[in-house]
Amino acid sequence: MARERAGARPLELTGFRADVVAGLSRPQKSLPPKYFYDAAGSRLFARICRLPEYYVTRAELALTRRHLAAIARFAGRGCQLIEYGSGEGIKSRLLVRALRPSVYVPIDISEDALRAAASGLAREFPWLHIVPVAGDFSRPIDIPLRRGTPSVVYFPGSTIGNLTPEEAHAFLSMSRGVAAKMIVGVDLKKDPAALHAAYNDKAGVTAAFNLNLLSRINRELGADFDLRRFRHYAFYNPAAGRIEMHLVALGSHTVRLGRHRFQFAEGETIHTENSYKYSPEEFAGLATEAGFRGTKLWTDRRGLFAVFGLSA
Ligand code: AVJ
Repeated sequence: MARERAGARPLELTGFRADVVAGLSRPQKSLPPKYFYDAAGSRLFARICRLPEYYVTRAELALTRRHLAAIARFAGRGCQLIEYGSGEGIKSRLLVRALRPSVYVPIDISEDALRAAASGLAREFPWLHIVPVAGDFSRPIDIPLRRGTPSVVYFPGSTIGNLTPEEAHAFLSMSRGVAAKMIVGVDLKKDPAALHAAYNDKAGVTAAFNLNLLSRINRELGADFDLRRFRHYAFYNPAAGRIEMHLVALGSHTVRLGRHRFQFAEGETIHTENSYKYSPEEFAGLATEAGFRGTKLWTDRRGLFAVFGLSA
């Protein structure tokens, strides 16, 4: 057994190790993107959100500001607000101020991000009842909700783009069971050159974010990835409608993780993330198939990003 951290969250670390071993054992090696967000990865992601090429965060924030009153009317004041992947929580602030939810349940995979966001919100909104839940939206979580008060699921940031359309369909159906209304941020299809630039920034922050996944595996699982032997590779796949991020092996070599050995051929890749882009019609169709009857759509002035209001 290598240097697995003892004590804190043994179950989660077991999940991490098992997922890494399974992913690296496939013919197309892959790693789940949810593991990007350790403390270092969350900091790198916050830097991505400020990059000139990464329009996603700014467009969503601008459109949320622009349509806040309508979004609040859609959700209804005093609801129970459940937010998946709350991250830095700038949009959460806007929503909390406009909605005055009776309870706010932020759910995040990163305990560090969760703690920081919850304490920030508690300071700013002393009246707000906050129930943070550390967890992963790919599995059902026990959410402490009151019966009788309407619930709204908020899923911003185009995190839903990490799921395949089939998984997104399943997630939307599952959410419909939790709350009758959903507010979802979705990145829209656009010029592939703009998409390419957003995931290949000049400053190399996205590359560092991608490579940090290997550092994290070294740190937490004691693997011996040599980061100089991998290169960030991201491209838009128009047929699939998604950005794919990979790490490309430079030269053939072997990586060790405990008793495991993973062989890399020259140019072989680890697929680390999909980021699906939808047309408004495509996403509305997906929501309808998942059982939502009403779909409202808000976009920014440039039509880069969409926020959907779905009702069951
Ligand atoms: C947090 C999943 C929405 O797909 O754009 C940013 C993650 N990856 N740059 C995205 C990400 C590379 C981001 N999401």
